[in-house]
Amino acid sequence: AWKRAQAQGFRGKDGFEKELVRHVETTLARSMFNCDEKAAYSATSLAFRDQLILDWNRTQQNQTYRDSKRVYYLSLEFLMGRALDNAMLNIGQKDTAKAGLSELGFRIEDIIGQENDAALGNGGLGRLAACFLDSLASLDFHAWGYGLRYRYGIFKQEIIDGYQVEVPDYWLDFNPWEFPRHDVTVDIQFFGNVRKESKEQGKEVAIWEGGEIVQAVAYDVPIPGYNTSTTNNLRLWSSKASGGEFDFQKFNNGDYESSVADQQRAETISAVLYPNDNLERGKELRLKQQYFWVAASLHDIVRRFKKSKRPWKQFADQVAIQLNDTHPTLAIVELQRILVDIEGLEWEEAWDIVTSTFGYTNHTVLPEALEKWPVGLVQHLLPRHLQIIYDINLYFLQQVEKQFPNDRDILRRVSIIEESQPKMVRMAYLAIVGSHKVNGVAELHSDLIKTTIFKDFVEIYGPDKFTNVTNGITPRRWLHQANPRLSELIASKIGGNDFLKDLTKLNKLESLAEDKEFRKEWSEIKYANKVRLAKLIKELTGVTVNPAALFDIQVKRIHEYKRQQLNIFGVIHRYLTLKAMSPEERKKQLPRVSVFGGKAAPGYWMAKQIIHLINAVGSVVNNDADIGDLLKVIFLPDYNVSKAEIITPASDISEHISTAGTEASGTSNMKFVLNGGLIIGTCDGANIEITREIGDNNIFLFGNLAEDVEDLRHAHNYGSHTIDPDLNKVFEEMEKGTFGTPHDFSAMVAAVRHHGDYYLVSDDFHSYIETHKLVDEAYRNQDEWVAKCIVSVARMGFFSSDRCINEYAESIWNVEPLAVKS
Ligand code: 26V
Repeated sequence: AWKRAQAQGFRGKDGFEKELVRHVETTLARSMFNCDEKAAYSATSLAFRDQLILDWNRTQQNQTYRDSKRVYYLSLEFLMGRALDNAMLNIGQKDTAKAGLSELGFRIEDIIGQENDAALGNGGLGRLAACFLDSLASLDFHAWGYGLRYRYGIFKQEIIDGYQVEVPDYWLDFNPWEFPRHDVTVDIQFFGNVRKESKEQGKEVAIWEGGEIVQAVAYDVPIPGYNTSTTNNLRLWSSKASGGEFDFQKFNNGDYESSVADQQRAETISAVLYPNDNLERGKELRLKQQYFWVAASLHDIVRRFKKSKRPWKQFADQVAIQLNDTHPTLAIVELQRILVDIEGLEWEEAWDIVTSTFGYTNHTVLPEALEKWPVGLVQHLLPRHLQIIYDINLYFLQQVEKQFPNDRDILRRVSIIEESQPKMVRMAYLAIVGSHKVNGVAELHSDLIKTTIFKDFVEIYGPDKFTNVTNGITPRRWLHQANPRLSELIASKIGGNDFLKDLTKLNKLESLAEDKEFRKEWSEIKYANKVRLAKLIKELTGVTVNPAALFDIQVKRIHEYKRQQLNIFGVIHRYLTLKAMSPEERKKQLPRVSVFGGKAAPGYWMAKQIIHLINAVGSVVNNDADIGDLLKVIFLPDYNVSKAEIITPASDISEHISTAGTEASGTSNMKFVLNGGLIIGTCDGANIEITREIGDNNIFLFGNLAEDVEDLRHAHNYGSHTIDPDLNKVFEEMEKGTFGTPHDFSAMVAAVRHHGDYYLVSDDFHSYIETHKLVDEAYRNQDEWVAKCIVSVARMGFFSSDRCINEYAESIWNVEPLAVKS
């Protein structure tokens, strides 16, 4: 019954043009005579959407018919970027569209460039979720993503007078990639009271009543796999006042204002993505978002399970739910509530089902990012859930007490409720207790969580509950789409495109590293990618950079732990060194372009200072006639996924220089190496595994190790902290007012000199500068440099998100791929 005609493709460029014209003339109600690029984008997208939705339907019917175990990936963030280029490549019809568009007088890049990014995420965590969706579909897994349909994604960043200014990202004015499902709605309850009612045999049931109802409406986004007809679903929930537009009773009674206010309050829930990353602020609206999305998703999942009429004990054989960080942890409580309060299961039986269903991925060890919610807030918003959390905690602590009868302190340490003023619910602990597996995202990170923040839980559950799944990236977007020429060159040399689905096949490149002709083609592509970035830099900043210079790039969220301040202090040091040279000596130096990009959370003052300093240094250095092309400092505004697709292929070296032990994994490090750039980095996150894979002669590592960080911090605070002399010179220059008024950056200097240098900027400065000298030297030998790049790419197969998804499937979800039969 599920068999249907497969999406047929466009039958060549003429077929595509026909579809495009049809959409312009009917769907958009315009004439081809005034079809501008925006209209051409819209019509092209609608034509491709038609293709996707046929495969989507077929996939969904097939999955329903097979009724095999499904994976549900719950994430508050999906940083998808643009969809059109990806859809064209994944269904293999980009050439057709290119030819058709060109015949109509359009360049395909201009059309692709019309699309707004779907920027429903902050950074690495959200982009990881997007890569996972691509891999799940490409590998034919039955999997759905669940998220929130924010009306405003991450803010757009403008740089005005060197400062970050945030502008709202209203991205939905035209979005052909979503299908509203006005018939798929869930009523979500907030506030109210809990009443206990006695039932037969002295059994008590809890009844949660009163409060207010908000309606969740489903919007479905098709996720096409690469070179397969599997097209999975990303379901995003949007909030709406229940009972339609507004309360008609209030309206008819003349209470217009309050009926409109109710409506607006409901819509506020899915209005905006929280722009913090790695900082928890405990806002009520954020908790509302979490419950709204979790309750709607679980209702949907349970509804689908119940259709199969299976007994409850089979639930975890049919359903695997992965929690992307602690943001969806309330799902654990909500499923327990559904099973006990609504479906009438016994506590133990229900809890068994719950813990077999969930897996939890931790993405950070930074204490300020660990979610905690005040007990009073949870009590007010979700009174029944708080009771269940207390019951889960009691049940858990009783087990711990039996296991450690003489240890009072462990109960206090591992309690889901922190006995502070006010009391707090520790979401990570709840997530651990309610899941069967907990994983970190790189080896070092997974080891660190076992020995630090979750140490007690390893004692309680044993080591097998804790595992590692090193992050990965999709080679479709991050090689094939972002770097088409390199992808094509590789395909031509290693016998076709198979590496895009089995990235380990890149290892066939290794023998070509010594091939002169190949190296030349490789360098030409890198140069062309640098020209493309230089053009973007010119457009966005007005600064001209020389594509022959060494491009040194750090793009990621601005955060003290990621140490953009170390980078810019290093740039100032380079500038001072160049200034001190004679003109003859200068002529011998290697020209460099230092590129920065990334957003600061709006309330993160120090991160905004860092952005300001980078821009201030840029305006001095870029206009210094002594320096010319030898050094340019660029801050690229509004770093996002579509800009990353241009930036990543253009780097010679990229910076992944977090204080050791702070960056859980990092994923842009993988993107840069996969695109033939080298890395300067610390022994942190996935840098360590990248080194293991590509070899330590192909990466520039520096700085202190994670194991020494604690002692160094202690020494800063309780011993003496002597600042590196070269760094001191940098500070003195800043204090002279070379980059603004003397006072401008005093807080950044004080953080190192007087406030304990928590991120070890001074400790690592010397080795950072020395390592950059090695980079310069290595770059002068282009033959060897290019060989290093080729060998590195050849050895990057491990970092495909396909490998990563296969590991989750086998060791956490217990699912196997099932292709749609044609
Ligand atoms: C936490 C919070 C706290 C409440 C406010 C909003 C918000 C948003 C995101 C987060 C999670 C921060 C954790 C995170 O983003 N971790 C990053 O995860 C990447 C994927 O695993 C990893 O590569 C990065 O190293 C890690 O920083």
